[in-house]
Amino acid sequence: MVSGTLPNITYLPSYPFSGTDTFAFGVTDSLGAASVGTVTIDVGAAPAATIVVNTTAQEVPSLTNGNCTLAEAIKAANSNAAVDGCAAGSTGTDIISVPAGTYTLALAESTGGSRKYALPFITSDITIKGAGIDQTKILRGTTSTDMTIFYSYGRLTLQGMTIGNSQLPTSAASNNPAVLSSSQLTVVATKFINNATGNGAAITNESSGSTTPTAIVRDSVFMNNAAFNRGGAIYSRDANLTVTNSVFFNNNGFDRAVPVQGGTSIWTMGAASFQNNCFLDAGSTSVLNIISTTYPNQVNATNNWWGDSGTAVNASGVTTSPSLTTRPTICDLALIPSLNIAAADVAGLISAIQYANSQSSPITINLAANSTYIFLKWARRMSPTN
Ligand SMILES: [Ca+2]
Repeated sequence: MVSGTLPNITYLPSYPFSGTDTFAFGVTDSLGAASVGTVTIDVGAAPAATIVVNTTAQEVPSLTNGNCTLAEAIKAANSNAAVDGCAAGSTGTDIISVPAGTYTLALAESTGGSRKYALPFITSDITIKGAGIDQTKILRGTTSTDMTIFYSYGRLTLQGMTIGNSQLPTSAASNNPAVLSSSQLTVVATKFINNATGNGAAITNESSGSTTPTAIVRDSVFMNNAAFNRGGAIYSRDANLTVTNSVFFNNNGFDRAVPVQGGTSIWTMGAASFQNNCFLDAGSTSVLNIISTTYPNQVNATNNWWGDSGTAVNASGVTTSPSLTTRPTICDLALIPSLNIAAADVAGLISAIQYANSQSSPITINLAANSTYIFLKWARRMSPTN
């Protein structure tokens, strides 16, 4: 944009534009003779900083103790200034590097109404990069399972991490999705597991003003996420949503009702595109698209694998064909581990159950065919005596 008072003007490129830009500059002399020239400007990329988190600790409030927590890194990126042990952010896209480890967020950084937030809000352009799915784990504490982790009205990219809870909570009292975005969100190679709340337990993509938010999700995994209202994994309202090469397994909408309602995995009202995904929410409506006069037939859901349930988009006028006819490899990211128990191996069966109980995701236990398992001893006494 060009501003200022002639003959001195200032050119400011739109963020995040870089490249060649031009504007016309005209002059007219006192006799009315005019000439127009073109001004060409090369705009370089905005500088970017990398901020490295060096502790899994959460500090509420932040302590000046020489380390760099995830919260302090977000503050440094937002403010373009050093915060405790975190390097300063820049005016460009800042990268927050989060090494492998489990980052447990047990405390709310702030609250607003029924919403609780585990981290400072994202207000600038930030990429948060983990070491990979199940390597960098950002989890709520066991007594704070219903709390928003990332709330962004800047430009947020999440890449290479696991976000959720260590166990699927038995209830979710309010509306605190793991990721809440009202602007531009990109999610790459990230796993959402055991999140539970009112709408869109993993991701809620919803406008908070006049702009239309956009969420792009790819190469990601959504497992065991549950909404007591709409969209077990993703809720997208008055917003654009694109999901590709991702797998949805065992997500649940509408209070885990049977039959499941409210979009087992995704509830959307707005333009949406789903391509090359694996939906393993068998026997239910994986994607619920709301048709309104504002958003007529704006969903394209071709080339997806619908598990055992066939075409599982609940909406008229939506393009869903063709579906994939062979299971895409992305489905394997949600493989359920299975344990095979030998014939009559009671001790093996007990240890398999104990192992399954200790895991946060489902385990399949296969018993041997035509075999009898005889329990001769107590595995566990429920009475406090004898
Ligand atoms: Ca600190």
